[in-house]
Amino acid sequence: MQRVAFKMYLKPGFEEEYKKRHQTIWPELKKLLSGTGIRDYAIYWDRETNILFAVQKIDGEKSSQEIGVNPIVQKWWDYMADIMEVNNDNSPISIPLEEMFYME
Ligand code: RM4
Repeated sequence: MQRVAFKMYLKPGFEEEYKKRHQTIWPELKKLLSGTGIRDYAIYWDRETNILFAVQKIDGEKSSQEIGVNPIVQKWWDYMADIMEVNNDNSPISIPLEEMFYME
C-alpha cells in the first residue's frame, strides 16, 4: 500500500458545485477507482487559495490521476473541466505533494 497526495485547483466560486458533483459521484467511476486499488480517498478545499488537496491510499500501481486512459475517467474529467483548472486534455492540473509526516 502506498499513500499518495496531490493538489488540484478549483475555479473561484465553484466550491458548492464541486461538492455537489462529488456527493453524486458516478457509481461506475467509484467502482473503477475501487477496482484500481484506490481507497481512503479524500479531497479537501482550501478556502483561501481554492486549492484542492487530495489524499488516497493505493494498493495497485496507479493513482486516480494516472488512469486517464480509461474512458470513464476521461468523461468525468470532461464533466469537471468547467469548474477546475485543467490541462489541454481536460485532466485536472495535479501537482504531487511530498509526505512530511504520517502517524498511524
Ligand atoms: C476530482 C478529480 C480527480 C478524480 C476525483 C473523483 O475532482 O477529477 O481526478 O479522481 O474528482
